[in-house]
Amino acid sequence: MSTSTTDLRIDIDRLQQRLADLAAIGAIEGTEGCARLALTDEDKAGRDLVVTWMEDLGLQITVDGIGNVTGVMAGQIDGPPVMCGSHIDTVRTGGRYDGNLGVLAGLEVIETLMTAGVTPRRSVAVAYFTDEEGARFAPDMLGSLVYVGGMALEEALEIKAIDGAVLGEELERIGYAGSAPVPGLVPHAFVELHVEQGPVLEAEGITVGAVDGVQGISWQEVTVTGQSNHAGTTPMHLRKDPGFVAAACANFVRGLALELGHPQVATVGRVEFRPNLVNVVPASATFTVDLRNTDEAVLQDAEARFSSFLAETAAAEDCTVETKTLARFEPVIFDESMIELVQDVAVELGHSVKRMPSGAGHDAQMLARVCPTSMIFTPSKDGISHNPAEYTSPSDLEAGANVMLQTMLRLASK
Ligand code: HGY
Ligand code: MN
Ligand code: MN
Repeated sequence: MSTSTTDLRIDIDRLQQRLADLAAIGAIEGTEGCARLALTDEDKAGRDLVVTWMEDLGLQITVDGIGNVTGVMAGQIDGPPVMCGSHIDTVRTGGRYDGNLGVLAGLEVIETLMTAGVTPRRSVAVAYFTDEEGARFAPDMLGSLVYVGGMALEEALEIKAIDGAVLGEELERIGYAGSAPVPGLVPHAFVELHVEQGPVLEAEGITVGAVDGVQGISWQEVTVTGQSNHAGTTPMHLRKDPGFVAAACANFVRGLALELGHPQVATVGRVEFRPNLVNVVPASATFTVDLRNTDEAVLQDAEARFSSFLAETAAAEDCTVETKTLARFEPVIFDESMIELVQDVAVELGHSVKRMPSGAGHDAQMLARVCPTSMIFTPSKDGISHNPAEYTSPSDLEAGANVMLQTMLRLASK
């Protein structure tokens, strides 16, 4: 490789400007964050903006049946591209970096190559995948799961949102029900740049994370049904209170995670009582349980112990239970050569680097099913994410994007 390409660096001001322009869509007032739940009007507006940037760069753009969007810069030879990317949908309390950084840094890598007149041997692609968050339509990483053939398109299009919308109808409504087939083209390799969303890199004063895998994810939705009753007249021993069962479960999974120890985590993120009124013992309670661990056996043990507790507690309260699996992905280990490439590039660029697993789910864990994959992490201030206060410094963003640039260049030159 000519010395010029190893000296290539991204333009951090241009990257920061795109991050700001995209964050302005669905902006959360008074914060740096944004809310663009999958397939909402805000998501559509964000999608349209990124497509415009892809068009401005003259990329070959495809939209597939689940709404994944890929832009390709042609290389010197035919064949599958070296792909980077992530997602631009957000949670309701989203930061401006989660997912967006991986996509916009991919555009920045391509624009840097074009500006330097560099045409890599292999094509280079940047993609954004539909509904990575899974917050509106479960499971998470849905678009990339369909892209790699992990779920049939027909099944995905029928998924109902927490607000009752149907995924396929929303995709049509926002104009992103594309014609490109799924499973999609298998990339030569896949690299995802993402903010860590946790406290590790900052706490250890390290600039780059070379991600070696993603922990297992178990999402379930639990509906407990009891008997609505008067809050004032119903003696405690006559109650069938699903609200109590839900609260007991939230307490149980917290205790379970503490007992199992790091990296086990447990979250009850969504709770809905019906009729949700101050003076009515609830008729029913629906809540979600998110369990994660890097060890599949421990994750299964956590699931089993929660399931037993739920059954016992509901029975004791004379309530019935329905559970629905929203997402279940085993832990993923990335390709060793890709992890080492990220480490080597980070060191050559003079950055401190640490091998580490990802606590969060990412599209890369799906692409790892079909091609050599790894991820590059940049530090998150105070470890905060899924919060509008999410922040990563310009120097850390620049370091991460340059590691991605040089990693992509090496992959595309072989
Ligand atoms: O839930 C996750 O880990 C990711 O943010 N979808
Ligand atoms: Mn993300
Ligand atoms: Mn996220």
